[in-house]
Amino acid sequence: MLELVIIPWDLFPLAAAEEAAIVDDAFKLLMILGAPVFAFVVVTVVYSMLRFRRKGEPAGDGPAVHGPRPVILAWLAVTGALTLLVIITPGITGLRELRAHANEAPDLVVQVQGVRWMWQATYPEHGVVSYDELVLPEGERVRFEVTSIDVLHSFWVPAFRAKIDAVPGKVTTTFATPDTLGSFQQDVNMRIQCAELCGLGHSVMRLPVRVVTEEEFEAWISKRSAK
Ligand SMILES: [Cu+2]
Repeated sequence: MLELVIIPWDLFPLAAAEEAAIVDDAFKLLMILGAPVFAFVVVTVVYSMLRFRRKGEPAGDGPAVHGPRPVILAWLAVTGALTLLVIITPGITGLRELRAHANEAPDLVVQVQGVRWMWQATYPEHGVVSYDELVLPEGERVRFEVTSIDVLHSFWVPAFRAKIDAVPGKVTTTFATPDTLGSFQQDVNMRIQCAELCGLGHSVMRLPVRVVTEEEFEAWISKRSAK
């Protein structure tokens, strides 16, 4: 439905997971709904600046202006309705869709631990720990079990549109089903990036992500577990 509207969707960065479409559709809807409101505000401000600019009158406050009432009521009704709409959808429905399979067993579990200023990825089923890259097989639903051992961080993979807080003493979860082969070297959005300001090294707190075929993943895992 949203694809019918002509907007340069190339503004969106690489999407490399099935779940990304849900988040991108939410952004598109917000842009479509927000553009007329933004345009109305800008036009009103510019009109008011030109129409009501000072022309030699004495300085100081003028009389208070109340109204016109129908305009105020219409403004409240329209923006209130839009706000309620986006809270319900894509807000509540989108989050529900993103977590639709949260209670089902994932294909792969990766434990991700943030620490100033790096990420550690553990593959508990394989006994593998990686500090230099996050390797994932294409087409498998991955559950990320995220935590931190010092301060608040935020696990964010732009290409997957997956983001969840990394909280000390707590495990938070998010999901992604990578559907595009690729690596950080090919596209910078393929990375875990800390998205919660956590100190000096925050901006470089990242871990390259690489999505590979099932066979390449098995080969990588056995190579790593042999070490
Ligand atoms: Cu951080």
